[in-house]
Amino acid sequence: MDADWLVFDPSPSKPTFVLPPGAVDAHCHVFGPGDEFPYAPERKYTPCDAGKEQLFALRDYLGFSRNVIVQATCHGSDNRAMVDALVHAKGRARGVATVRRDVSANELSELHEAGVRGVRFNYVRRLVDPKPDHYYLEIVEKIAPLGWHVVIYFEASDLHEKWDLFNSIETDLVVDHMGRPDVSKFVDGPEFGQFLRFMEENPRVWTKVTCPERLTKSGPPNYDDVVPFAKRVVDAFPDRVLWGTDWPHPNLKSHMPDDGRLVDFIERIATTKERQGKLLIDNPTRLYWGEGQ
Ligand code: 0GY
Repeated sequence: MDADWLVFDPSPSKPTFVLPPGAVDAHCHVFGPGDEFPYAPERKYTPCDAGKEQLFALRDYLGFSRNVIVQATCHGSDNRAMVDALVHAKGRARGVATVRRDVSANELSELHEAGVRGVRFNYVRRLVDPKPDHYYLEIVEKIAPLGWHVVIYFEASDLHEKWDLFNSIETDLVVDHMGRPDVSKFVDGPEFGQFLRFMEENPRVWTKVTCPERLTKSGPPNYDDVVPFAKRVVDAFPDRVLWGTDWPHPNLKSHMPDDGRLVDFIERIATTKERQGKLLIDNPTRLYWGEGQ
């Protein structure tokens, strides 16, 4: 792994917030293990190994019922580690893949069979070299008939430039980590206002109210500065929000979160039982295990 890599916490605390039965961790990854599932040659980082057994143990320990495993950029478009985890999860995990535009119908149908229900387009330059717009649109044409959606990961400053592209996509769109707001700015300011407008104007847009540990400037353990941003989104769009741990927390530099405390963060942003049920159960179930899925 990279010399400055921070390894996930091997013994997180038990959350005090008791997750409701059926709760879904809708954003997490598996890394390798590298000797079984080699990392991609074009990767921008080399992580610690973090395999499916460790992910499933964390799921059970924290009290989640299911996972959505998102292909990480260190594996490029080689989805084997993620698919292997889906197969071993025996229906308790769905996946989001990375595919190339020349992906065949056969490959897509194998991914679907394994439990993949979406593709991820990553525009974060420290993670990937983004491709031209038509590249992504060709992929959308191939995955739309399967009923899949598109997960998009971008920096807040890039939303303006990608606005028309994103709005032209006719599948559901799931934005990672609320579009990475700068939480030192005002929640009512123009930057986050643009993101809220994106969700208001386009009913196909969902978001993950995830990664306080990644967005915070005030720091652990409470991540107070992220609360107003995530709560605003949950309050405004209760039917289009998802939550996940982001385990094993790639590329953090300042600290490694305690996953138990991350779960405790949920009740500060989804403050009623109804909101929690939608965020943790109804919404991810509809998107990943819904009718016809
Ligand atoms: C995340 C965030 C990051 C990494 C990746 O696929 C990835 O490599 O998503 C990041 O470094 O911000 O969602 O896991």
